[in-house]
Amino acid sequence: MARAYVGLGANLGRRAANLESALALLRREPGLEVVAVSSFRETDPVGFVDQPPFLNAAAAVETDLSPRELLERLLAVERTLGRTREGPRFGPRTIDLDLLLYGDAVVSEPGLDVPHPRLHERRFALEPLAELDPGLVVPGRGPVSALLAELD
Ligand code: PH2
Ligand code: MG
Ligand code: MG
Repeated sequence: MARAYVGLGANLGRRAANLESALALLRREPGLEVVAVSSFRETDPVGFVDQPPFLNAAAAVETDLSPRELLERLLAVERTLGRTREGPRFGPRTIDLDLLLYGDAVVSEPGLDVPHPRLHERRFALEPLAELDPGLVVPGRGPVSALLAELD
């Protein structure tokens, strides 16, 4: 069993409902258990700034799935909720599920980077993680608390 962390984001449609729907679908997935969910927080868009504010959260999951299998499940849930991939990179989306951390694993393969390659610089992803586990460490980067302090 591994503990993984999933980042959730939405800035189109009924944002909270979209996050709740994604969590409901994740809870129905075999091979993983959602063990904790952070609060939902509104955040200013990062990367592509001319878009509506996001609602962001994170979920802790216990899983037997490999990082690749877990990523595939996340992408399948996005598709079930109608996520399309047109529009600009970092642009608006109804739902985004990102594999942020998978235990202390460091994976760099085509289409799969864990920890998430931009996690350490994204307050909207780090803050929900710190809420779920204040002692969490991003492999290769350091404690979430220290990464957040560097962003101040
Ligand atoms: N996701 C992005 C790009 N920018 N900004 C915020 N605040 N929250 C996000 O989830 C987000 C973003 C690409 O996935
Ligand atoms: Mg994302
Ligand atoms: Mg994504």
